[in-house]
Formats: sequence, structure tokens, C-alpha cells
Amino acid sequence: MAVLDILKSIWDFFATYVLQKAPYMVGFLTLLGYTLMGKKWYDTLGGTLKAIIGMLILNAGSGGLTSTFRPILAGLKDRFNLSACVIDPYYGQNAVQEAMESIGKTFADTMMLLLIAFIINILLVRFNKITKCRALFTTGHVQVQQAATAIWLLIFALPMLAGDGASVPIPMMIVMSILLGAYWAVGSNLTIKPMQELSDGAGFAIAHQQMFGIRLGYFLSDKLFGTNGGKRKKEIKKVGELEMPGFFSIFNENMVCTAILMTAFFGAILAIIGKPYFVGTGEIGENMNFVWWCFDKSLNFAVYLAILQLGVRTFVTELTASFQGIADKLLPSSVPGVDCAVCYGFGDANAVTFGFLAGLVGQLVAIIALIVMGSPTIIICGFVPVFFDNATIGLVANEKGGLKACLTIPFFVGLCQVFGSALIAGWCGLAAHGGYLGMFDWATVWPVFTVIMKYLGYIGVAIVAVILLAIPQIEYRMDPKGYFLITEDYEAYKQYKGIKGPYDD
Ligand code: ASC
Repeated sequence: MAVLDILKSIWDFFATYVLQKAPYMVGFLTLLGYTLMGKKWYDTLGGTLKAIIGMLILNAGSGGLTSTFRPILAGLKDRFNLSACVIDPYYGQNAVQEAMESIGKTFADTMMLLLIAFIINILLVRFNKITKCRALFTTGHVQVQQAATAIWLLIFALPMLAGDGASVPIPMMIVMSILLGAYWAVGSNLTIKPMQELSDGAGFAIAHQQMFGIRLGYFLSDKLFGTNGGKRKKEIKKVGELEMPGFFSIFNENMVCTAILMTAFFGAILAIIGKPYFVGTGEIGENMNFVWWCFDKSLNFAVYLAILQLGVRTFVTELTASFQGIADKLLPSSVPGVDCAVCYGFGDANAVTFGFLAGLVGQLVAIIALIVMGSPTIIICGFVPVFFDNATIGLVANEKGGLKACLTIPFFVGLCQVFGSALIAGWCGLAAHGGYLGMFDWATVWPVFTVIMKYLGYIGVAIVAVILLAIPQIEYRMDPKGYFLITEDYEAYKQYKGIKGPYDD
């Protein structure tokens, strides 16, 4: 018993301070990887610290962006007294908590769920000769948010599994762990090809909330705006290759471009909300100059983006180099799945800004459409989906299809985020509690899963699991020779595919 207690305490510590905290999870994997490679202890220590600090810097950037700009977008709701549903992971999690309480349930077993789902993810990767899954999820904060939303969608779709008591019964936990574990493994696996191409083989995947969106954006950009897998001869003009004349040449500099565009966009939103609202929330003093305050806020966007990119540069090489040890000894042919912001260190920096703005326009158009159509659920954009989804997908779209793809694809992503979230959040009852997760996969893929399970019950659960597990199999069959080569040896993969690197002529 005592041994069990000790093991439980170790697990609780690990789950609380490591598994759910991306910097320490990344640090743990770096430590494990370098140890398995037999590196000297001081190199291992140095590399591990660098990985943790880099990820903490990245968090400072993404946290700064979120805490500065989230209240502005959410301010639209309060300013106009809308009883609207904010799409944002933070509001989504609060809404689930409230909704669970309203039906007399609590969900306290997140750690147990994370443990089981994480083990499923590891097993799917360990046996990837059969399962074809190659990516390990490492972003715990996202997993916690997704677990909360998934539990509500499952209770809604499968009420017979919800039980009568306050806690979530074991059969429900099992269904949830299997579906989430499979979604994590399969989703991050889908991002390997886009990320290897974007980063020229840096060796990571994305483990976030728009993984299906990344692959869809990659596919559509190539089909509609790119070379269609090399079948079409086409000159692609990427964002970074635009030749800007005269005044516009200053837009080539990422910081300047971000600062000017954000001042225009946030300036407009802040002007619509008006100074009195922000005086009321205590963000700005009565005597402060409002225009200057807006200018200052907008410039901070560029500041946080720069911090974020510094974080990526600090940790990504350590993590991917050390992960070789894990791939060699424990999880063959695998890569780590990391936060979506990691890819902002690669590709054309301006594509991040353009993707975000195109997505914001898409969301605003969709919101106006909801209001005009008299939709019972009105959505307000949350910062996290509108920025992190669209910037990520815009970056990938730019890489495959250039500027046109970078502006078009995120625009449609913006529409999907709003319409999809309005439908699912209204239907499952979360809109009434004021929030929904709203990230791309949770506005498209998970609503479809919910429909299948709601109407087909247990058979629906089996169908969703089969769909998920079939996806890597299909991807493998489309390119059996390159499938594992792309993670094992990217240079060899490029030669096999005839892909040129950024430094080749
Ligand atoms: C999310 C979430 C965040 C951000 C962050 C992006 O989904 O909850 O805090 O995205 O992970 O870097």
C-alpha cells in the first residue's frame, strides 16, 4: 500500500507540475532524450534548462498577446450588452464548469484522464509500424481545455453514459480517453508533413487545437493556389517575396508591418468600443490620451510576437536534437508535438500577421451574418482562436500557395470558427453559459463527431474511433516510402521527393 501511495504522489506531482505545464514537459523530454543519448551530465543540464527557459519565453509572448488583446475583443460584448457566446478556450472552460454545475456534476478527474489518454498516445506511437502514428502530444494546458469541452460534448451526445451521481462514471472516462488519446495522436500526426516542409526538417509536429485545420489548409492551398503536388507549373508568390514599392517597402520589415496593421485594426475596434468603457474597467485613467493608449497597445502586439519568436529559437533545437534519443530508444520514427506558436519561428513572419487579419475579417463577416440572419446564438471573437488558429494556418497556406492562399484560407477558417461554434455551442447548451472553445478543430471536426455519436450512440463512438485511426493509415498508403523517412531523415526524404531546401538553387 505504501509503495502505491508513493507512486500516486509521484504521478500527482508529475501530472500537476510537468504534464500540464508545457515548459516543464518539454524540459522533461529534453532531459530524457539527452540521457538516453548518453550525453555528458552538464550538457544535459544545460540543454534541459535552455529548453525550459525557451518555452517559458514563448509562453511569456503568447500569454502577453492573450492578456492584452483578449479583453479588447471581449469588450465588444460588454460594450453592446450582447448576450453572446465568446469563442475562446478560457471562456469555453468556464462555460463547461458552469454547465456541469448546473446539472449537478463535477469533473475532478482531469489528471486520471490525462494519464490514460497520454498512455494511449504513447502506445499508438510505440506501435507505429501498425498504427502509423508518429507524434507525441506535449501541450498539457491545451489537453486540459480539450478534456473539459470533450466531456461536455460526450455527456450531451451519450447521456446514457453520464450516470446519476456527481462524478463522471468510469465507462465515460474510458470512452473519453480513447477518443481524446486517438485525436491527439492522429491530429498531431497530420501536421508532420506541413511542419517538416515549413521548417525544412526541424523535426516537430503541432499538438494544439487546429491540427486538422493545418492539414486541410495545407491541402487546399496546394490544390487551389499552389502546384497541386507538383502536377501544375506555377510561380508561387509568397508573402516574403513581395516586392513593395516606395512607402510599402516598410511592410517588408515584420515588426513595422505588424505595428502598422495592428494599429489600424485594433485602433478601429478600440474606437468602436470607446474610451468610457475602458475607463469603466479601470484599464485607462480618465485623463489619459485615448489615441496614444490605443497606439501603445497596438505596438505591443509586435513586441509579444518578437518575444515569442525568441522563445522558439531558444528551445526548438534543444528539444528536437534531444528527442532523437527518445526516437532511437523508445518511440521509433517519432517527433514531439508542440504548441502552434512554435511554427512562428519559421517561414515568412508576415504570414503570421496576414493570416490573423484575414481570419479576423472572416470571423467579423460571419458574426454580422449571424446577427442579420437573426441567429439565436451570437458569437463574439475570442483572441486565442482568431490569432493562434489563423496565424498558424496562414503560415502553412503561404508556404504552399503564397499570398493568395495566406489571405483566402484563413478567411474561410474564420467563417468556420464562427458558424461551427454557433451551431455546436447553441445545440449542446454551452452558448447559454457564455463561452465555447471555438478553435478550428472544435468548431468543425468535433461537432461532426458529436452529431455521429448523438444519433448513433455506441455505434457512433465506434465509427468516430475508426475514422480517427483510419486517417494515418490512409496517409501512409498514399506514400509508404516517404512516410517514415520524413521524420527519420528529412534530407533523404527531400532527395527522394526532389524537394529543394531554402539554401539550394
Ligand atoms: C491555446 C491556449 C493558449 C494558447 C497558446 C498559444 O489554445 O489555451 O494559451 O492557445 O497555447 O501559444
